[in-house]
Amino acid sequence: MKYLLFLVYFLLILSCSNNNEKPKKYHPNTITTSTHDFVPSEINISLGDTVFFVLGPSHDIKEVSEINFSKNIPYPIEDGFNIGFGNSSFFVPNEAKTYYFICATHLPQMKLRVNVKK
Ligand SMILES: [Cu+2]
Repeated sequence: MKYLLFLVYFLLILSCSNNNEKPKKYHPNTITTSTHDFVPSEINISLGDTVFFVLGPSHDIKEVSEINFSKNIPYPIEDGFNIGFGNSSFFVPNEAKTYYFICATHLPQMKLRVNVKK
Protein backbone atom coordinates (compact mmCIF):
# COMPACT_ATOMS: atom_id res chain seq x y z
CA MET A 1 0.00 0.00 0.00
CA LYS A 2 2.79 2.40 0.95
CA TYR A 3 4.47 1.55 -2.31
CA LEU A 4 1.27 2.32 -4.25
CA LEU A 5 0.90 5.70 -2.53
CA PHE A 6 4.50 6.49 -3.31
CA LEU A 7 3.94 5.53 -6.94
CA VAL A 8 0.84 7.76 -7.21
CA TYR A 9 2.74 10.61 -5.54
CA PHE A 10 5.68 10.10 -7.88
CA LEU A 11 3.45 10.10 -11.00
CA LEU A 12 1.71 13.24 -9.79
CA ILE A 13 5.03 15.04 -9.34
CA LEU A 14 6.19 13.78 -12.72
CA SER A 15 3.06 15.02 -14.51
CA CYS A 16 3.36 18.43 -12.81
CA SER A 17 6.99 18.83 -13.80
CA ASN A 18 6.15 17.84 -17.38
CA ASN A 19 3.59 20.63 -17.54
CA ASN A 20 6.21 23.14 -16.43
CA GLU A 21 8.68 22.02 -19.07
CA LYS A 22 6.37 22.42 -22.06
CA PRO A 23 8.15 24.47 -24.72
CA LYS A 24 6.82 27.95 -25.39
CA LYS A 25 4.23 27.82 -28.12
CA TYR A 26 4.65 30.45 -30.81
CA HIS A 27 2.25 31.45 -33.55
CA PRO A 28 3.09 29.57 -36.80
CA ASN A 29 4.23 32.77 -38.58
CA THR A 30 6.82 33.61 -35.95
CA ILE A 31 10.39 34.67 -36.71
CA THR A 32 12.89 34.07 -33.93
CA THR A 33 16.66 34.52 -33.79
CA SER A 34 19.48 32.01 -33.40
CA THR A 35 23.18 32.96 -33.16
CA HIS A 36 23.42 35.07 -36.37
CA ASP A 37 20.26 34.04 -38.19
CA PHE A 38 16.59 34.74 -38.40
CA VAL A 39 14.67 31.49 -38.02
CA PRO A 40 13.30 30.88 -40.56
CA SER A 41 15.25 33.17 -42.95
CA GLU A 42 12.41 33.12 -45.48
CA ILE A 43 8.68 32.86 -44.94
CA ASN A 44 5.72 32.59 -47.33
CA ILE A 45 2.47 34.13 -46.18
CA SER A 46 -0.77 35.47 -47.62
CA LEU A 47 -1.99 39.05 -47.63
CA GLY A 48 -3.82 39.64 -44.37
CA ASP A 49 -1.54 37.32 -42.37
CA THR A 50 0.47 38.63 -39.45
CA VAL A 51 4.17 37.92 -38.95
CA PHE A 52 5.33 37.81 -35.35
CA PHE A 53 8.88 38.58 -34.26
CA VAL A 54 10.66 37.46 -31.11
CA LEU A 55 14.20 38.89 -31.23
CA GLY A 56 17.13 37.89 -29.04
CA PRO A 57 18.87 40.72 -27.09
CA SER A 58 21.71 41.19 -29.62
CA HIS A 59 19.42 41.50 -32.66
CA ASP A 60 17.28 44.21 -34.18
CA ILE A 61 15.43 44.21 -37.48
CA LYS A 62 15.00 46.82 -40.19
CA GLU A 63 13.12 46.77 -43.47
CA VAL A 64 15.41 47.55 -46.41
CA SER A 65 15.02 47.81 -50.17
CA GLU A 66 15.70 44.80 -52.38
CA ILE A 67 18.90 46.47 -53.67
CA ASN A 68 20.25 47.20 -50.18
CA PHE A 69 19.29 43.68 -49.14
CA SER A 70 21.28 42.11 -51.98
CA LYS A 71 24.26 44.47 -51.40
CA ASN A 72 24.15 44.04 -47.59
CA ILE A 73 23.69 47.76 -46.98
CA PRO A 74 21.86 48.31 -43.66
CA TYR A 75 20.12 51.49 -44.82
CA PRO A 76 16.46 51.27 -43.79
CA ILE A 77 13.45 52.12 -45.94
CA GLU A 78 11.90 55.42 -44.89
CA ASP A 79 8.81 54.66 -42.77
CA GLY A 80 9.69 50.96 -43.10
CA PHE A 81 9.06 48.39 -40.42
CA ASN A 82 11.63 48.01 -37.66
CA ILE A 83 12.01 46.54 -34.16
CA GLY A 84 14.65 47.45 -31.59
CA PHE A 85 17.17 45.08 -29.99
CA GLY A 86 15.61 42.20 -28.08
CA ASN A 87 12.02 43.27 -28.64
CA SER A 88 8.98 41.36 -29.79
CA SER A 89 6.43 42.77 -32.18
CA PHE A 90 4.36 41.93 -35.24
CA PHE A 91 4.07 43.05 -38.85
CA VAL A 92 0.98 43.03 -41.08
CA PRO A 93 2.02 43.47 -44.74
CA ASN A 94 -0.34 45.62 -46.78
CA GLU A 95 0.95 44.61 -50.24
CA ALA A 96 1.48 41.32 -52.06
CA LYS A 97 5.23 41.48 -52.66
CA THR A 98 8.52 40.41 -51.08
CA TYR A 99 9.58 42.38 -48.02
CA TYR A 100 13.28 42.45 -47.14
CA PHE A 101 14.68 42.69 -43.61
CA ILE A 102 18.14 42.70 -42.08
CA CYS A 103 19.79 42.72 -38.68
CA ALA A 104 22.41 45.46 -39.19
CA THR A 105 24.79 44.04 -36.56
CA HIS A 106 25.00 40.65 -38.24
CA LEU A 107 25.13 41.42 -41.94
CA PRO A 108 25.88 39.89 -44.36
CA GLN A 109 24.52 36.75 -42.71
CA MET A 110 21.39 37.82 -40.90
CA LYS A 111 18.68 38.49 -43.45
CA LEU A 112 15.00 37.68 -43.83
CA ARG A 113 12.62 37.57 -46.79
CA VAL A 114 8.89 37.73 -46.25
CA ASN A 115 7.07 36.64 -49.41
CA VAL A 116 3.48 37.83 -49.41
CA LYS A 117 1.05 36.42 -51.97
CA LYS A 118 -2.52 37.56 -52.64
CU1 LIG B 1 21.46 39.95 -35.41
